[in-house]
Amino acid sequence: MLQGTVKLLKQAKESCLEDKFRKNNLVHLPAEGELVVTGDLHGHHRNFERVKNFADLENNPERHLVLQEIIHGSPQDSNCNCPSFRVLLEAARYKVKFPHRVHIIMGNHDTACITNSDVLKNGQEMNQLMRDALKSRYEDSSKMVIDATSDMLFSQPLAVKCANGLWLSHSLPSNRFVNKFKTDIFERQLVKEDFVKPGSVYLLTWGRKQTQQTLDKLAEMLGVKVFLLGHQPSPEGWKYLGENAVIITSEHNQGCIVKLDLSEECTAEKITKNIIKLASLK
Ligand SMILES: [Mn+2]
Repeated sequence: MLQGTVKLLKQAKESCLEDKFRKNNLVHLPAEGELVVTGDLHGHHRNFERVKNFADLENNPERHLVLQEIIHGSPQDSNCNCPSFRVLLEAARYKVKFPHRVHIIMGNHDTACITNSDVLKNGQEMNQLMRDALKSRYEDSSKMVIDATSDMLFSQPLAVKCANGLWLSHSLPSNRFVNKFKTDIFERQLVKEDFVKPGSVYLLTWGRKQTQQTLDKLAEMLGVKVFLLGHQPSPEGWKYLGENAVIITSEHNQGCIVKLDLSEECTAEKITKNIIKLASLK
């Protein structure tokens, strides 16, 4: 079991790095094919199963799937720990099976795992709770699994830029930090400092509170028209962040995904018209 898990995580890391649509730390999708996007999954196993069934990549060779923030938040196990790594392992398996069509982008929970720092969710510190779940499952060898998990997460791309004007990332820098945000993170080798405040990977994945002015500035900086993001809570499953930005989440019973035609120009309105409730899927 241990060797299989470590091997899978290493293969997933290689698949992340070898994604043929990836250039440095960005995935560039062309103006053809289809795109299915999830918001944060936070260990929601049933919703991940629905996403996989719906995406059906086996039978849809032109379709891409973007996943984000898979860890932290499953129902607690019998020791009150967080077994969300199981969903990550399933996503890793899917990534290895479709290395060029499953794209897992960096979330702030991933950065917390990579830097072994705190991330609070509903008043609980999730980084430690997932490490504790790994310890109870893998006992003395858990460090190997934790290290392989961190390595795999570190290898993820930061965002997806589509030829139709759409940008996908977990979040965006906040109003306060937008002037400190450096876009060279998309083009160079990343180092651990990038993942710690005020490093730009940190700002990209942890940022909250973006005014329309900030969104417009970032759209210009990144050369895109519209943002589709996760990260911010959305009890209804989705919400407008601004006139050119939509947030979705896939972590609860109101959770959603979005399916888009990559050959059509993308707008925020088009995104909201293509929202699919996960509860409606098998
Ligand atoms: Mn997040």
